[in-house]
Amino acid sequence: MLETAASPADAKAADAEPQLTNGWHLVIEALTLNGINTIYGVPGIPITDLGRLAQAAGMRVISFRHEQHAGNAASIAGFLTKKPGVCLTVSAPGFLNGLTALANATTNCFPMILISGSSEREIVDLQQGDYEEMDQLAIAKPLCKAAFRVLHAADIGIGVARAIRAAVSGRPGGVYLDLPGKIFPQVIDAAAGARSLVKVVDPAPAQRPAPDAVTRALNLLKGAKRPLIVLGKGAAYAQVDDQIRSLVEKTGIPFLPMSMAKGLLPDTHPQCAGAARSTVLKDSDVVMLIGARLNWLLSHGKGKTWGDAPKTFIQIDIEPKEMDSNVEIAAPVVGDIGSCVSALLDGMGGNWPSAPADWISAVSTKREDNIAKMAPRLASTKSPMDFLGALGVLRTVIKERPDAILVNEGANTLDLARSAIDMYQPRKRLDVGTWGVMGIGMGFAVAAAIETGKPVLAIEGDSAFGFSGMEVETICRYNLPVCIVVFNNSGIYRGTDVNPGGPEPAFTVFTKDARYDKMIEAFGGIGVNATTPDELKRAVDAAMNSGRPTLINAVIDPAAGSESGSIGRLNPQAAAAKK
Ligand SMILES: Cc1ncc(C[n+]2csc(CCOP(=O)(O)OP(=O)(O)O)c2C)c(N)n1
Ligand SMILES: [Mg+2]
Repeated sequence: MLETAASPADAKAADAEPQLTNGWHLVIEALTLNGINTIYGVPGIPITDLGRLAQAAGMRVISFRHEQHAGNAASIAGFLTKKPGVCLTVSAPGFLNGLTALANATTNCFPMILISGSSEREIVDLQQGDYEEMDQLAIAKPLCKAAFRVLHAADIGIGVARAIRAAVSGRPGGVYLDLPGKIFPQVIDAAAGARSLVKVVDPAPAQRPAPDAVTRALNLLKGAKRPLIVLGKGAAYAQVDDQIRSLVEKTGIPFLPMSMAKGLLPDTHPQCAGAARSTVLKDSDVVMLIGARLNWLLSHGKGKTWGDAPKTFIQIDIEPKEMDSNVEIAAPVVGDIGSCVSALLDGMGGNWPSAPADWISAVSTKREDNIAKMAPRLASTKSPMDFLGALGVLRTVIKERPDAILVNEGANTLDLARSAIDMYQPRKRLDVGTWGVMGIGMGFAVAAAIETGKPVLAIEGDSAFGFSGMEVETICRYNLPVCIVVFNNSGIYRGTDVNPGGPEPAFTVFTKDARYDKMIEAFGGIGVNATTPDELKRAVDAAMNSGRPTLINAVIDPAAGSESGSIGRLNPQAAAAKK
């Protein structure tokens, strides 16, 4: 509501006049009524006052240096909390900067709402050249789950409610909400305004699977000789950790966590097949996917990765269209993960047979072999460090602080950290997700710290870090417990490439001997240059103990990395060598 009158005389006059409210207050009240108390954004025309008034109303308004990172923060806040994260941007360029995050949220099934101010509709639609003119709604539509525009203050409540429901119900995703600048000062009767607000009842309704779908899945699982469970980030998102653990343990089947599902059950769990990935994908006969899609990350469920033996897939997903997307799904179980997993548990009854012993022992032998092979490389004390030498100490950091949140991006820095660092708790590993997108680092780190209050360790390739590096100022400004480790190998994949055509730097290399640690010092944070695993460990421990914003420049051998990390095969290959 608008401010009430100050003096008794004013109060009397105010009594006589109708109480009014406006668009600014209605947006804020519509969000807070639905438990949304944090906004990530960048100010400017026409949304600066919305941010100010939101702060005045007690909301947290986290101001970024670039909208993409505010958007990434909102999207990962959505993943961590199951409530839509909100990103607030200005019109046209600010909106476009936020779109990458919105599209990425949709691809990754993170619930997020991009709220953007926009210019005068009448001028935009006649293309008369307004300030920051753009038909934002039309542009956002193909990149998100749903897109809405509100033209009247009286519709703000419904607009926000629709956005929330669209973001979190069914398969979650990104939603766009267009608020033309004109709507904010629109005044309506306060009582009518209050009545127009909607508290969304049961925003993500349970979707229970059909009983015969559950029976079909259990029958296949029971008959399997070499069963496998694949846990995806949908399973992590669901926040039904105990049920998933019960299901996995009751079946006794090896499980393979996808990157952001690591820690749902500890990577050190005896059934974890993370270190035997290629064996279990090749040799399994029945595979149960829980909140994991058969996209490129699982080689589309076919080809060399999956071996020659025929596969039977069971898939648990909330989205019916996901079934048969790449290969035949013999037992689709459509519903929300919580309902599906508990239906499976109920259906298993009390005398479920134990998993085939020869398969279990084959998987664990492979896993122990691979772990033993990697151990000496993780213990390397070489300087300059190679990836695994540096990761060895960071692995210990997470083992000692399993509640810390790990943010990770890069190529070699990503792929090697994923396999080297065991996770112990759910939703503690946040990374580049489905697209393998660079630039999520600092946005994710900020939101992880804001939403959970836990310490954050961001392990960043030097290229990856550069995409969001300016947000170290944001981290310092809010004094967040974030420790960034930049794996500085002077380039993308490696720092040793030479320009084949001239004297300018090669396409993939960066400034030699760069000191990223100096960047954070400009904003009052702590910078450390680490050249050995021991120095790295001490610096990270100090940062995690103090909770002070820290950036460690970890000097990595420029020759250590490989092209595209572990996915070099995805580069187009010439059929014949060029003459
Ligand atoms: C938005 C975006 N732009 C470009 C890429 C292509 N890309 C993949 S990994 C990568 C950076 C790899 O270098 P770095 O982060 O230094 O990791 P390293 O392998 O050197 O450890 C780039 C630019 C991408 N994935 N996303
Ligand atoms: Mg690099």
